[in-house]
Amino acid sequence: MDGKFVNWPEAKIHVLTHALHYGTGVFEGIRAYPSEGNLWVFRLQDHMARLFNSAKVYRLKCNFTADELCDATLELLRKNKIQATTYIRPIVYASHLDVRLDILKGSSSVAICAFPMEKLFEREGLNVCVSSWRRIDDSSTPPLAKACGNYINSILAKIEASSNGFDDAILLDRNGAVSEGSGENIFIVKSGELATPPLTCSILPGITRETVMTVAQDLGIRVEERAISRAELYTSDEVFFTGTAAEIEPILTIDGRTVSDSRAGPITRRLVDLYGRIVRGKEPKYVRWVTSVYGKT
Ligand code: PY5
Repeated sequence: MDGKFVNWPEAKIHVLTHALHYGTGVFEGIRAYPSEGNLWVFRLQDHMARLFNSAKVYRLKCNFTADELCDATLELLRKNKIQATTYIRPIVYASHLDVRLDILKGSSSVAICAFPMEKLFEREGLNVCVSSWRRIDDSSTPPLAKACGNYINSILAKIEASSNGFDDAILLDRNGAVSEGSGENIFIVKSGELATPPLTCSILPGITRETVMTVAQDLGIRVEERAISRAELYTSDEVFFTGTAAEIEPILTIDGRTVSDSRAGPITRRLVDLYGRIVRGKEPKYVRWVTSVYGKT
């Protein structure tokens, strides 16, 4: 927290902290995976770069450089001797104690938290719905910034989905095109090709999304960024979510329509398998994306 290592029970903030009241923070979700006696952080620098872009949108100052936050993350993992699959949550937030809205004169803080986390979802292969809530958009709270306050939109969609018995929700953008999941980007497979909504459909520019696009193209699978309609989801051969926490998660049904039988389709399975190897530093072609925590490579 702000340059100091703090024991878990003492990692506390004041109740009047600006970010608690107004969502005035930006954050990242990063994963680290154990393999062959080492721990590998996936796309650490890319996540920190996105954190700084998010902070720029809200003019939140970060009192450390991106490189310093990367180093602090690695040190945090080493200090805790972490060997398990881990989720890392850096956050930059308005930390002054004031109810006034203007944050330009206030202070900001930074914290990085790491804790073991295996799968995000309880089941493999999801039953999802299209939410009645629309995704926030650039004209109000830009989705490309991973801002704390944005998640109030995702949470409305998520609790609607779970109270109706679904695992998660897909949100449409303000024009009715498919945008993304509550905390995941979305891909469809049709006739052996991938499609995913473009940045103009109110999505977070996901790092897993970009990973999947790159890897699929390297495999010779065509990938298109284009507007996708709701009904097109129902008639796709395969649909899956991507995200740091969710990884690549197959979607089996949408609004009660079956898109894949009880298991993921062939392209999804191929990508899940390859992604699992890439994040563990097992694919020489993509070692540029992983950072070794314990020195050995
Ligand atoms: N879209 C939204 C709204 C997200 O919150 C996330 C990540 C993504 C897409 C995928 O982005 P990336 O591939 O860069 O992770 N969600 C966070 C995560 O750590 C938090 C989820 C609760 O996956």
